[in-house]
Amino acid sequence: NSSAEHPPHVALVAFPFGTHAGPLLALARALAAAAPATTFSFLSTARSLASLRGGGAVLAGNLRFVPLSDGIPEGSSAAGIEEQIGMFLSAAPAIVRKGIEAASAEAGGAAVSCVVSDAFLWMAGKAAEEMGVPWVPLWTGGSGGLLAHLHTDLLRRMIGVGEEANPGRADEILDFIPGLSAHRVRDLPEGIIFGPLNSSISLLLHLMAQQIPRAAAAVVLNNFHGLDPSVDAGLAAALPNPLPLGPIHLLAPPLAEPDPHLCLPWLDRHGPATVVYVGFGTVTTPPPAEIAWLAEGLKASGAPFIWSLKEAARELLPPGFLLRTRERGLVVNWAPQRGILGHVAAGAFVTHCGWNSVLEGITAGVPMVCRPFFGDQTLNARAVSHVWGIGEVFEGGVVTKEGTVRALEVVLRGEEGKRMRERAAELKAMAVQAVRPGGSSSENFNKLLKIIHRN
Ligand code: U2F
Repeated sequence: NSSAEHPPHVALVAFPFGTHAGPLLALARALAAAAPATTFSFLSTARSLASLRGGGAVLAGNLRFVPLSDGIPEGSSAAGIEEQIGMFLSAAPAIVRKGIEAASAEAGGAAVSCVVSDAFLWMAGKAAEEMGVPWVPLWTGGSGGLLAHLHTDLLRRMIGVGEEANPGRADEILDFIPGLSAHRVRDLPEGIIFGPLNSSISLLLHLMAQQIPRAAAAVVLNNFHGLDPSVDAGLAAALPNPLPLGPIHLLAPPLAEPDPHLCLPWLDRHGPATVVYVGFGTVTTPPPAEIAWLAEGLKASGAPFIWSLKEAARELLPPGFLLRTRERGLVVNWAPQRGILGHVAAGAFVTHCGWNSVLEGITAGVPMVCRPFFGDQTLNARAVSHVWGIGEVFEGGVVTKEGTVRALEVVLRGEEGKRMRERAAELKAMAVQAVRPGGSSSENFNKLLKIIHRN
């Protein structure tokens, strides 16, 4: 138990790439607000902390940022994101340990009494074990993805490894894995039975899958009880103490989203459920041909749209597209996605099915048209279409002009679209209920508070 002599000090260690640090910081802010007498140190690289600050993060007095090394040796540089991730990961065990020591030094010597980390950082679990304190990983992706990684060894035994080991099995249903019985072999994240099995991320996820069941005191999921009861059961069977306490963006008071391109006032001029929002997250830009087809499809569908598209990808749009659609379309570098989806005018969400986007779509009650690319996205997309029935996946898995027109017709104007919207509204109500006092996510948050305070 914590005592006056050893006031609790929680270190939260982020995976400093992509949007991973965001949900962990939201969790840290919620914990810091709920436990004002506890010290919280949030560890991430200087670059990641700067981007969180740039995103408007204001910290409470009991929550401080502590920089982590990025693992790039003095005098050298890492150009691409993959190289940066590789360098960070190869030094990660030492980086995490040193970061925890620095957190303790910066908190006036208060020893770290609990480590919460991104689940990717299995070495934070090792460090916690050596320190004799609890380790609580947070899985930021879809729960289906976590189940798949946890069952890597079983999947390899049952299906085999490599495309040639499982010819013709891509459409087989994964009914031997509790929680994945609506999913197919082809929906699995790469690096489990196909794709690069020995990339640094694949090896990391395999080690994570071994460390979590063995060493985690609890596992925090950005999910909520009842969203998919079979996933709940699968997680309960595979994990020590699963704590779905999301949607995390509803749990923590959200940061204000800047709207430099005035997307929200623009939406005010449109009717309910008429506008398409297109966004593919922070990591992926679709292949050039698909960007061009999507543009053609949007143009042909006649629907008003907002498209979050990185500046560098604009040149891939068909000539004259921006000019010809400027009366009914906005193409912006960065959009206030939560605000857009939450606007009454939002009618369809064309998405890569990154987990934050899926949850934001669900909590806004907006049906989705899915073009997943990697990792958990294919499983998430399958859940959208086949488990929750709140959207569809582009036919053939890729964007085409006809596919875009057809899918938008179904979602925006068809009977099935209406049913999708009704089901999405039900899920939205469940999400809101879960984070209310007494709701399942809110209760799991209280359980997490007990674990980090060891009482
Ligand atoms: C990785 O996903 P991404 O970061 O690519 O995508 P999301 O999980 O959907 O998160 C994107 C977030 O950025 C926000 C948006 C989401 O909260 O609202 N955003 C925005 O506000 N405006 C924009 O113009 C564009 C984005 C990974 F690729 C996935 O497979 C994982 O599921 C995910 C979580 O681990 O991380």
